[in-house]
Amino acid sequence: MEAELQSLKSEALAGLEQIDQIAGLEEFRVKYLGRKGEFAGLMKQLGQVDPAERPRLGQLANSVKQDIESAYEQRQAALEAGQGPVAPLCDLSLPGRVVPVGRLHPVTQIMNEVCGIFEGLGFAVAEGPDVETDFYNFEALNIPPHHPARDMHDTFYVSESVLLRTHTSPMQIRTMENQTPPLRMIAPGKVYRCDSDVTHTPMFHQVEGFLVDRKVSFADLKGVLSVFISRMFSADTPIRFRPSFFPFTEPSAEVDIGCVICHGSGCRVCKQTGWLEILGAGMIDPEVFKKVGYDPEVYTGFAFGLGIERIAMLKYGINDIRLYYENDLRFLSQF
Ligand code: 2NM
Repeated sequence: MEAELQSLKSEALAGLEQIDQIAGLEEFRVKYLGRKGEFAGLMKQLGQVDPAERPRLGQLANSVKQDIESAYEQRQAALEAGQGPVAPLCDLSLPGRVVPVGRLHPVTQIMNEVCGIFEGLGFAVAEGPDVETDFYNFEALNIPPHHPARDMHDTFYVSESVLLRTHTSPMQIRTMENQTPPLRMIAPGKVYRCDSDVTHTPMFHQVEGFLVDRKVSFADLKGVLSVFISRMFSADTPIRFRPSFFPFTEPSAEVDIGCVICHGSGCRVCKQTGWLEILGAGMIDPEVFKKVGYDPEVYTGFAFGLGIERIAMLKYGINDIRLYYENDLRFLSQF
């Protein structure tokens, strides 16, 4: 029996060496250590041996069992820790799976491009709250209480004096309140107007900017906006300034570029005029400077504003502004 115990031990230990997957361990345990296994079979013979030999053989049997058990546990731990050979987890010869890659929303792309151009010209970027007070959105911008721009049809009111900003110029006011010229800053962000059709959504994006210093002139405004347009579209894009009106600038202008669709010959997009309006601008009204405590005799400045959705529509030839906000990947993945 002694010899049988020894050979069982060496057979078991050699068998354990061959096991290289966790799944193979259970079969080994049943075969050698299970209730009807090889070791249990040998133990049944212990009753038939010479009683004088029984204690010694019993001790030997115990140590053989312990040796097999501890070798088994070591093997199990090693396989679980990932040591020792394991079958490959995947077939490396299979072709890879195509993972769909997301992209920035076209409005975000244009926003980044516009901000990048002005940052390149030395403008700082300032962001502020979407919920504003009447003072920052209207009063400080020289829009008096009964001005048409305040009409309930255009503005979403939260209460009598709190509203969703209708432009990002409140940030110009906040900046002027907290800093002294020279200043050059742009304010990108969401704005809200109660309006909805093919060219209007109740929420859209704007970048408004301004520059204030001593002796700033309309020529500076033309220079900065010309550079912006040549970088945003192309260096040979025709540009014109048309007189206009805004409560917060005097004089004011609207800026047109030669139609990027028909190049001036006339089409539906430019309504046969050959021109597309892309910016509003002007010299900051002295009344605005007075509201923030600047002396209009010392400082002058220009300001401008543009709608991001509109620029992206012109640049990409999109004919319905609502497409931006329908989350249809067939539309969005084209940009
Ligand atoms: C525009 C057009 C013209 C503008 C003015 C100001 C401020 F606060 F400096 F007076 N910020 N933005 C402005 C001027 C915006 O958007 C069409």
